[in-house]
Amino acid sequence: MKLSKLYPLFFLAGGLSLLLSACSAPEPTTLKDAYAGKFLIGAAINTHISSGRDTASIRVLRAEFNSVTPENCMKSENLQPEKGVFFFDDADQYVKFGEENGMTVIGHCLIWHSQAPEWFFTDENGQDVSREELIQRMKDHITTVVSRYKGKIKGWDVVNEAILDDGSWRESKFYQIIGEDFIQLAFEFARTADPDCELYYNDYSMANEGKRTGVVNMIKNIQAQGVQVDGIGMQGHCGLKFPDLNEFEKSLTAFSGLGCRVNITELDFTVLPGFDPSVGADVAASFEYQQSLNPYADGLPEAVESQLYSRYKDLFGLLLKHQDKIDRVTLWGITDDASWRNDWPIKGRTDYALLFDRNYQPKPVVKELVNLANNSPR
Ligand code: 9MR
Repeated sequence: MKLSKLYPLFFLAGGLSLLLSACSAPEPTTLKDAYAGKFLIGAAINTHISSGRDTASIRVLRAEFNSVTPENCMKSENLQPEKGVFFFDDADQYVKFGEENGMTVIGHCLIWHSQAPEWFFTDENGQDVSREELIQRMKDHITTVVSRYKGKIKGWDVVNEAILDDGSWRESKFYQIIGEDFIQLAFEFARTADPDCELYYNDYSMANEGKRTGVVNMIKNIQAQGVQVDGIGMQGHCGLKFPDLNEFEKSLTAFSGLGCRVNITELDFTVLPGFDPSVGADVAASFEYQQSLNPYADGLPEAVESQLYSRYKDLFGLLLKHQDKIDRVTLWGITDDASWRNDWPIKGRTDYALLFDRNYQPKPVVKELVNLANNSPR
């Protein structure tokens, strides 16, 4: 028989084997695999993890996540505790850890009113420095830090939390001494230090209408000056009752409408009662401990657990719907015991904010989030 007569048979056999392999390809079972091609799944990591000490968390991280954010070691008080004296040991270790584990490495955060060292804003007499001097200090800090990790860090939170929930400017030292253009300047310094790096604005309570409007206006203003903002980070410190996901969606689409990618950068859901959600994630907020405000020290009742899981599923459903606008969803930690939520805004409570429990086990909702992604169109 002529070979050409066999061609249709080859095609048929090829098609059949493709079909068979598609049917038998196992569905992804981990978060990072299920969400591959949709968005990255990140985690904030502390120095116990980046130094290699917390091996149990590292196992979870490697299996489930593909991006890391430094929880604290790249904040300005850690990186430059004294003027001109940089401490890079922890940050270097963080970047090396991220690279060695094949993670997309994020930088957090260059300019933030909080966790900035005292000296940054004052002269030798304890008085506020001049606008020129603060701009110079900002430039030196950003240039030194961003240049050091050029090509290693995929994107930087350049400015963190500059707008209040009502949309007005936070009266930070940067704002008071320099004025509104401190944001634009920070982005310009970072862009010059690493032209290929992604640059983000990051903030909490982003579902609030006031914050949304304030952030949109601020970004439009700096874009009008020719400054490129690659992404907007919606931190996503959530609770069982807040934010309203319809409002969250409005902000997500508004930010994307500015031509910016959207990242969910610090996701967690507190289950604990007793404080005004309007404090957002303001690290300065603090309330007194009361036993009644720590109701789940011995375990989480099923009813609350299922509310927590519903909130996670509803949010991830929304994020999948908008996957074309989102590059990364980062959880603010891996396991519940390491979450800042246990100590804020009241110290010493037991919260259940994350996706992995105190025994490093995935909560049942992890499987449901994986299924959500597996069943969503690619
Ligand atoms: O989780 C961080 C906690 O360990 C620190 O004590 C705190 C102050 O540096 O910052 C926490 O992370 C914050 C993040 O850097 C910015 N957004 C709010 C986060 C939670 O407070």
